[in-house]
Amino acid sequence: MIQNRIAPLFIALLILSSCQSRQEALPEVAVYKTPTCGCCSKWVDHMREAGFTVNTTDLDDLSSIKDQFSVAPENQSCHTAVVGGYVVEGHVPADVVRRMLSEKPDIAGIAVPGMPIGSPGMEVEGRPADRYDVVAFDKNGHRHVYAKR
Ligand SMILES: [Cu+2]
Repeated sequence: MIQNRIAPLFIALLILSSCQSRQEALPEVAVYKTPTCGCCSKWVDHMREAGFTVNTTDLDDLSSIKDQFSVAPENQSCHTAVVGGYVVEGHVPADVVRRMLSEKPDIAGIAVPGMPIGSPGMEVEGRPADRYDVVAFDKNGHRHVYAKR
């Protein structure tokens, strides 16, 4: 008796969950990094663990990429990524990337300038995490704090 009721429910749940995963499909992340950057690879792992598909391109010099994507010197970090039409510079936490993709703000991208200790991919054993800002920036050099960690 109970089984007869549960089966249709289960099927309905299955259909629902498959719809949901299609709705939440995350765009691919294209990461530009130097071939020897260890913390860049750790950030790539962090993004993959958060459910993103990540493609990496190794370049010896990233300055043309930073120019191309309007990443001003005060916003720069090690790697530069592009996802859903936005730039993601440096060790930005995956949940902040997700938030940006769902909120779709009118900005060029977000950045964690420098490489703060404790940001995703920059964890150092035995050292407490730095406090840092995730900065939103546009192509005209305007910036504001988008998230605080
Ligand atoms: Cu780094």
